[in-house]
Amino acid sequence: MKLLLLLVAIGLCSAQYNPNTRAGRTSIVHLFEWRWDDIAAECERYLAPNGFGGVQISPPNENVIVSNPWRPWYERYQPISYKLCSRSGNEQQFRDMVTRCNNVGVYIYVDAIINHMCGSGMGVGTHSTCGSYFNTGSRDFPAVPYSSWDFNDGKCRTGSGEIENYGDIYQVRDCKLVGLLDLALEKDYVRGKIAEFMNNLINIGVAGFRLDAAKHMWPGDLKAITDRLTNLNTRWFPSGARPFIYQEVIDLGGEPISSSQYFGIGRVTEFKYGAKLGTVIRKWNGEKMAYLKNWGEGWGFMPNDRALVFVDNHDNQRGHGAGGASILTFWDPRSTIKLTTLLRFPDQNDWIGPPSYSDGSTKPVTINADTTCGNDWVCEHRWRQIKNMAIFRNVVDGQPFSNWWDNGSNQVAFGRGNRGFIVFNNDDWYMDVTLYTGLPSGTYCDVISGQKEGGRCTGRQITVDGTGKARFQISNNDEDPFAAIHVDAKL
Ligand code: AAO
Repeated sequence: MKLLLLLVAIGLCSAQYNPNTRAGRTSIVHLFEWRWDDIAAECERYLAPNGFGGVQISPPNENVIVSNPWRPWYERYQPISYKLCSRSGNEQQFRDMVTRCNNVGVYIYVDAIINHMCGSGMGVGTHSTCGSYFNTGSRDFPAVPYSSWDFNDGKCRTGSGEIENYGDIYQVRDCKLVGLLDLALEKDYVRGKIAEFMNNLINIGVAGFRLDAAKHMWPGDLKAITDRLTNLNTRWFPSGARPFIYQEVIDLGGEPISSSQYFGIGRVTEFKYGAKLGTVIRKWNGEKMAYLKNWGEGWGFMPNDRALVFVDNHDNQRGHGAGGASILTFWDPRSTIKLTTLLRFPDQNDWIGPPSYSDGSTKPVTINADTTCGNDWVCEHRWRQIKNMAIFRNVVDGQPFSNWWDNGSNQVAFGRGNRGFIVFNNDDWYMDVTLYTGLPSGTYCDVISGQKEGGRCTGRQITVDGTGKARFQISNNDEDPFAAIHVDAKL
């Protein structure tokens, strides 16, 4: 499983807004449900050599075991304690992964579930990934420990105790999200337990956190918690470096809670990015690629230095969360634009967990001779086009948007300074244009149809002449109707 989070890497980053990735590494990949041992190996054998900056991992702490349906992926969003054991591995394996990934400059970002514990209907017992006892009826989680006064039951004012209306900010923050026991984050004790959990991870060497369900926590409470976090481990990070914070706030407009209310704490996930991009690529609502000329803040998105952008995520890829039908995923026919990111199991069910054995344990990720993944894992980050565009981002990092061209319809092109140029044909007809690329003259290898291997190009070659112009011929019937060249792919 994986998702590629493309950080908008612009200008000055500071404090918890800085992803802490190594210079020239600009993407984070979500290895959803992967085992720690497999992530460690992937950092060493693939992610570091190909310039990936980091990995968002599945929640590492103990969760409830849900057996109906059989071990769904979402059980990991139902914590039982802050002990580091899950289907991905135990604490020793977690530490080993962080060390090995950090040693090759690929950093680890933890999906932190701090808004709640497990669902209120999970009962009593030890059916949890470390075997810790819990009792949801009495709100007892002795392995933390939390007890009834650490939850928001008294504070929520809906009849059901659930969030019933996203238009009421008190419900959204003080009531239960889909039945999940809502922690009382205004309590100093609860803040302390969460900070202790996160500081343990920082001490082990993680570089930052996705804050799950941030919309459901008061910004003031989150600020109080993040202010208690220690600086990153100086074995790998500069002294004084702060953990990177990105908050999951679904803001597609129309609700009183907005992303901007969270800017003081860290970055925020920009859900409009994938929703709008999907609408444009699918040509819905009269959208066309020519309109992408002012893509970004010009489209009403949040400021670059506060956004974390992605095309799809583990929720909206499978119909959870928000974004709707426009979201592009790896299921989409042909490549439209393979900026798609997350992947899913070979099944359309919205709950199905990772490839696993009959005892419920997760199958390892194996690597096939053609470099794809086996054992039913889908590895989008290993697709040539995705990997090569992650490299493209690194090569053009810091360069200005330049040399835009469009045909008024769905054929567009643009560059990044004089280091890279990309051309798309999402119209239903052939494209044959000569464009100013801004690149030095020479022969380049298109990194979409192929790549440079040992001085040769396995795909189409594109010649930039002495005036910086190049001819692009792209069929609307091509497997990938676009082309990308950059200075590191010059032959
Ligand atoms: C599971 C079962 C439940 C059961 C529960 C407890 O499915 O039936 O009650 O266990 O036993 C994941 C799964 C859940 C799962 C949960 C726990 O997705 O199905 O529940 O684990 O196992 C809201 C939140 C957002 C959340 C999203 C799923 O705001 O934070 O719901 N995402 C995160 C994680 C996610 C995880 C959790 C949180 C919980 O990424 O994986 O849940 O840890 C509106 C609101 C959004 C809201 C959506 C969905 O969206 O704006 O804030 O997201 O509704 O309810 C248009 C609008 C858009 C709107 C959308 C949908 O697009 O523009 O704003 O329509 O109405």
